[in-house]
Amino acid sequence: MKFFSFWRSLASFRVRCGLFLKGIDPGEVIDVNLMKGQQREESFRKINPMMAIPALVEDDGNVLFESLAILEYLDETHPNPPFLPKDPKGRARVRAISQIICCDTHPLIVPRVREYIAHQLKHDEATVNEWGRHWHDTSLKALETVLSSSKQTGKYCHGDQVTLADICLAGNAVGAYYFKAPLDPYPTVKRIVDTCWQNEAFARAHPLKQPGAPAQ
Ligand SMILES: N[C@@H](CCC(=O)N[C@@H](CS)C(=O)NCC(=O)O)C(=O)O
Repeated sequence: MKFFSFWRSLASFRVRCGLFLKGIDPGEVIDVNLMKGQQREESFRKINPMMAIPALVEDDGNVLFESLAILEYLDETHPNPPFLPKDPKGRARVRAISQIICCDTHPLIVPRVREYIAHQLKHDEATVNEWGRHWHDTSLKALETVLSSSKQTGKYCHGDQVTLADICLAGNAVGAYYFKAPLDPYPTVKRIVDTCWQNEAFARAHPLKQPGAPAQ
């Protein structure tokens, strides 16, 4: 298997964390350096025409991209430990929490969007950073309400087992930290995120633990 990723990519973190939780070796890890724009190079465009990481290429040549699709694929091919609860209502809740992050927050702060705001719309760095902080804070507010108001929230986002939602939440917390959107006003989110980082798979998958990452 080939795992196309980069240390600071939050979508790559989600898949790396999922692989570690399932006990799957990521195989050959290929750096796609987002700071150098390598995601737009022809060779990678052939793997993911959206020019975004992560991507997984299996030994039989099967190509996978989009982190949520990859995580569900891993869950179907390696059912233990499960990433989704058994009941349809629970599955919908876990997917909804995951999608607040992966569909309604993260796409707003990826490099191509920030670069467009900076280069095409001519906004300065402080404005781009405020954009990122604002959208993180907006989703944290919603996530806190969802998580603190439900009896289904346990040690993790849904009960006491790690689900897809926790993988997404932990990555979102890294993004929030980067954009200086503090978690302190959101105690349930913060408690669950702190619990996630105590899990060995999450800790190993942390962006700052990857080769090439800065010390802080
Ligand atoms: N929805 C995609 C998002 C993928 C994505 O945008 N990844 C970022 C890094 S976290 C990327 O490669 N961005 C390249 C760019 O924006 O130019 C997923 O969840 O996999």
